[in-house]
Amino acid sequence: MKKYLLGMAIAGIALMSACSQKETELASANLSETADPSKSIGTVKFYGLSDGKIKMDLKLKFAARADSNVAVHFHEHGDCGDMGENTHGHWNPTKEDHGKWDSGAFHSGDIGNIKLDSKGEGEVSITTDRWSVQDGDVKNIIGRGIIVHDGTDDYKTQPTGNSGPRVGCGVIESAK
Ligand SMILES: [Cu+2]
Ligand SMILES: [Zn+2]
Repeated sequence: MKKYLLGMAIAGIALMSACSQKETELASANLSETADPSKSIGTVKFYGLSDGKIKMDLKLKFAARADSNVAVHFHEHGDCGDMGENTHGHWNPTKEDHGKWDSGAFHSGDIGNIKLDSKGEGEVSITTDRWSVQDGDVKNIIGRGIIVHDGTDDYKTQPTGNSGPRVGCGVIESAK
């Protein structure tokens, strides 16, 4: 009987440690059209991983932009007013040039171009140590804006990538 209980306890501990490695949702953003904020165009979820990195799953469903590319960036301010202009410029905590994700210099929210299919659906996932959700941390993404642009990011033009008008916007909010 003692052996049996010990076995149960070990199984329980194994189960608990397996659970603690699970992804935890840390933050999210709802994206909507700047011209009509009642129209949703996608969702963004951020998960904390056991190695301390953050994983983003960004899903767009933007029928009005079917069969095209849209550019996505994190912008400095979490205010989608004035057709997204209130988000100001690209969030740039590392003081780098604008560029392409994981290729030379780039802003920490330069997600880049996302190809939308015939239904306007497209998605991208990124895992990085460039983000955090800690108060006072320069890498903190909470409260930043996410802008969807009508055009294609050329990954060169400073400081915007010449990505065109701001057609979609959302604000990163803590899950807590
Ligand atoms: Cu932008
Ligand atoms: Zn940028």
